[in-house]
Amino acid sequence: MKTLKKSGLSKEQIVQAYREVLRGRRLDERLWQLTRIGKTSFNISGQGAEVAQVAMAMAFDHEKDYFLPYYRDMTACLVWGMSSKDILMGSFGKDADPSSHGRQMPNHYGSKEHNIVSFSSTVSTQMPLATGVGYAALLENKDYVALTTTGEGSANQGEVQEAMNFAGVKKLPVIFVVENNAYAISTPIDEQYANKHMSDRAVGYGFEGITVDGNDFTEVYLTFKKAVEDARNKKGPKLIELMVSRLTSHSADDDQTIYRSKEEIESMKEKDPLTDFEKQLIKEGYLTQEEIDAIDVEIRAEVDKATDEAEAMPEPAADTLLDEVYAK
Ligand SMILES: Cc1ncc(C[n+]2csc(CCOP(=O)(O)OP(=O)(O)O)c2C)c(N)n1
Ligand SMILES: [Mg+2]
Repeated sequence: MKTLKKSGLSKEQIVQAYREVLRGRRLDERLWQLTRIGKTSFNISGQGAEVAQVAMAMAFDHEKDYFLPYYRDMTACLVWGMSSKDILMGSFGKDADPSSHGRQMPNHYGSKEHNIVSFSSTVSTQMPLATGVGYAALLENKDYVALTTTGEGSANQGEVQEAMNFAGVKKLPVIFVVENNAYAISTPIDEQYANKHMSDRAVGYGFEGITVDGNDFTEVYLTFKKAVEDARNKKGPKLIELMVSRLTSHSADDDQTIYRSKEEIESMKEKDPLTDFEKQLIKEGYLTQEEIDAIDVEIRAEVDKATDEAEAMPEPAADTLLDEVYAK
């Protein structure tokens, strides 16, 4: 594990990164609770990938770069500029939900204001769209970069290969990410792919592939920082595989204890990136346990407030059902 100092980030930025990690965790826990008490219909969470997502998202320029996420990327979307209330309004299906005015499934993030492109439930369709964004940058001669993510199971879809191939041919500023959490719903990786690393595939498209431990904040941040610099300098795409864990079931609709052993779940929870990050922050002198506890109190209060505010927002009116769904 690299020290946080090696990231080159200031103490302030690192403490902010911790706040984002914790916000992602506490908000996800709230979304999970809301499904359990019947206030919302669905949640699919990124618990276990928050450190990787914060380090990844911090390496981009949120004013000009584009993000084409997948359903587990809530924490990265928060770093990119969405608020807890924005996310909650999506889960409640409120009219002011910036993702889709309550038309999309929850966890299908989109924000025109923040260059976050909404996506389909059909896995990995965001990848060719990202190649399109990269192609637009080339045609417009602009220096924005597109980041797109998917899971290791979804990375086997045909259109992912098409997206990477064209991006490689045109040397487009696109960063493809596979968040490898070892499962596609209940299917373990040895039944998903025969290559050693998902990043090995990049060589077939003529660009670099890198596998990174998603719990190592500094390593993830520096890998993306370099990838963004290269993409901005017209050196072409990268494929970055983030090794993360999925601490929860696939979604609020399944029970992972049916297909994962108790020991496996326990050992994964012992390596929770949130607790490891806290230990690292304390050991390297960025925060004390008391400061961490105080930040937690603050974030929990913020999530409570956002929940109340989002819940109180108006529903979409019935006669607007088809608005925002079809182009005028
Ligand atoms: C084209 C398509 N096939 C199947 C599904 C159903 N489905 C949704 S998520 C998922 C598993 C994806 O696993 P992975 O890519 O590893 O991502 P993870 O959920 O583990 O982050 C499947 C099969 C879908 N949404 N779209
Ligand atoms: Mg997976």
